[in-house]
Amino acid sequence: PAEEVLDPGATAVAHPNIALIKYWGKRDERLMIPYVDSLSMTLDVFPTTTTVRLRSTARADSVTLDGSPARGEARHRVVAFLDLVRQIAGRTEPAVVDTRNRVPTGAGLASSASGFAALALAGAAAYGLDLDPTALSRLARRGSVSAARSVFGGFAICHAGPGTGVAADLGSYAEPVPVADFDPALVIALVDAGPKAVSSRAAMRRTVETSPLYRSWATSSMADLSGMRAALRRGDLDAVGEIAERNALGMHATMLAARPAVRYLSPATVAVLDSVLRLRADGVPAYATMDAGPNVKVLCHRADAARVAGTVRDAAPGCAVVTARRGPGALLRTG
Ligand code: 2P0
Repeated sequence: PAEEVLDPGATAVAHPNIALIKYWGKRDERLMIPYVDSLSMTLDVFPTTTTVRLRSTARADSVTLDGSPARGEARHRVVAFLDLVRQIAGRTEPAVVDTRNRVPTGAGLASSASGFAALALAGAAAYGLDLDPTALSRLARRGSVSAARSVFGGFAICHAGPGTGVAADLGSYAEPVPVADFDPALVIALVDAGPKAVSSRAAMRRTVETSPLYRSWATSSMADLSGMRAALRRGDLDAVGEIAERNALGMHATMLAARPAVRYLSPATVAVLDSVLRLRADGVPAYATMDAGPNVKVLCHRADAARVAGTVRDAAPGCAVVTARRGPGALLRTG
């Protein structure tokens, strides 16, 4: 038999982002429409590199995650996303997907953000879709809401948008927030890189359905967002940090009030939070944010990053500490 000519496919690289104003909760789970707007910084560490090749002779998609076949929910999400890309492109060929993460998967470090941003870009290119950045962001959102933001570098806002159905789908996408003179450090304390106890998807659903605090957090988050935009424009690290920290703590408070409670914060998390308070008491501007896991990300001036990293390391002995800065948007790799 003639040897099969393998499609060269498309390779994309994307980075995770950390939300300064958090997304938590969907008003449409099928279309992946968030309840609230969110705003993030894309990082320059932990990239995901994804190659998508078409293989018309295959019977099904093949998905490899860090060298091993993807299984269960991870595989299902990728295949469902490819189905969406094929539907938009009017194509039917199965794909061979190879994804490499340089971020611990499932540890609250937004591997789904870099993962679906890279898959959206590589998948769209492989199936011949020509999407502008807004359309690409909308597509990435269907994989994971936070992925809509990782399409862009630097700071990005994801609009929850109005309405339902098609209107909601059109109105929910991310776009860059131009912030010329703000280039802080984000010191990441990896206090536990193991998989999380409750998936963020399940935790969000439980929070929206059962937490009596959810609505008030969502309302206060809108005010946080406008304060955050103004603080970013001024390049005011203290204001950015204060707003980001209270927004994140508010999100965790809504989860703690869910029934049963969702608690991602561990004793090591709290130890790091205490060390951030001590840094501030010593006159070092440093502010913490946490996502769906025990890791803590500390926003500070670049000049203070080494001191902040040392303090955080002492607070949670044994934890890995990585210092990030603002990073690039998703890019196709050529050649
Ligand atoms: C965020 N997180 O804005 C929020 C803050 C975690 C806490 O987006 O269900 O993996 O795929 O949309 O994006 C993590 O949840 O959830 C997340 P899906 P995702 O970054």
